[in-house]
Amino acid sequence: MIESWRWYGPFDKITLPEIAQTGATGIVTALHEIPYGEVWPRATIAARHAEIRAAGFDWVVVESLPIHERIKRGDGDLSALFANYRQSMANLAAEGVTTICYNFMPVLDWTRTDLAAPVARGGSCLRFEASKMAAFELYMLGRAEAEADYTPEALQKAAIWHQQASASDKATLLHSIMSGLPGAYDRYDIAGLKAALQGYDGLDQDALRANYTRFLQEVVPAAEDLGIKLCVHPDDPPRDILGLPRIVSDAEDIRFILNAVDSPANGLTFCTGSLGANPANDLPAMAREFAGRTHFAHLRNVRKDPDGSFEEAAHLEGDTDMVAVLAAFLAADRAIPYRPDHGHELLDDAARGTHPGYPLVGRLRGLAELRGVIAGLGHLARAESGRA
Ligand code: CS2
Ligand code: MN
Repeated sequence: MIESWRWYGPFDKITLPEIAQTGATGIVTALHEIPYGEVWPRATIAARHAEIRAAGFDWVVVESLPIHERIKRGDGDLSALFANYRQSMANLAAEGVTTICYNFMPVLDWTRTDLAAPVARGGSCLRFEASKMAAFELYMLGRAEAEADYTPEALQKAAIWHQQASASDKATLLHSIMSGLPGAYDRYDIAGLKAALQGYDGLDQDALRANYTRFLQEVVPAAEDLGIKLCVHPDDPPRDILGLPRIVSDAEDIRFILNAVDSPANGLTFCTGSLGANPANDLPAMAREFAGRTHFAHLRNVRKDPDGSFEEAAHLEGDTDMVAVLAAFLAADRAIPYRPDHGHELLDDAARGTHPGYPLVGRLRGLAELRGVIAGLGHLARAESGRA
């Protein structure tokens, strides 16, 4: 396992010399400034890579090389978009960057209703409150069909929330829900979101799967030739949302994807936080099954409520047995880069104003805990093989 850290580039409020003090050796980043669908120029990649190397790191993973919405919708002639994706991969490979994370979530990336939910011992975390999402869908977006997606209790709480919410509460909720877009600086308003959702009218899970398979067929052979490892990030939360289909949510979905184009170049980003929000997912079992095709691991924990709400727990707390997940990856004995995916806002984190989920102290705590587990498991494994 290779310790890595997500850095948003030169505008990140956490600098490379600061990241060096966390002990991580790998940097995970992207050319966030390039619009979706355009080619990443080789010279720009080279310059960013030089900056990362000068600070003493490797650029271990691109997160993300985003997929244009038209590809997800299967909209029109896509040959130029596929060619651009292949060209970006070729430029990255030419500069020695060979692991590429992406997701296949329509319209949104991760979705939360609270960016600073209080944590019992102090600090704050990201939270998804089902009733607030229901209030957003039903009363702010006017999506009546959403009623079917929530428990009666959540719907009742949603009605009360909506009655009591001020204009600023509603603006905060909209802002929270729109905050997940990775590194993107434009946010939808209600009208913009409605228009984006309309683009998916009539597109169900099977249609989205067909569009995804087509993407894989277009890019995986080129990735294989280039020595690129692609790794899809799961849906967060791992279920349909806002009426949009989601197809990277559980073990069945992942099997489908890995078999759609059965190549080591077609792999997985194992995100314990995203997958862990689905009560049906047995994470240690999934880690054992998919470790051979996992090219990147995101490690964080969640605590779930019966109504579909969940919040981000400390890395070794929450519902996921993180030690068992790590044991599965260590048993696979592959050099998988991992990063503490999100952290609580702790101590003086709030003052820095970093990206939601990406504070310095909270992630440093997560990394240190994960590093400790890995060291302990390695020690045990060596002791056991010595006895054998
Ligand atoms: C990340 C995702 O912050 C996060 O939760 O894991 O935003 C991830 O970068 C994208 O989904 C990958 O495309
Ligand atoms: Mn993740």
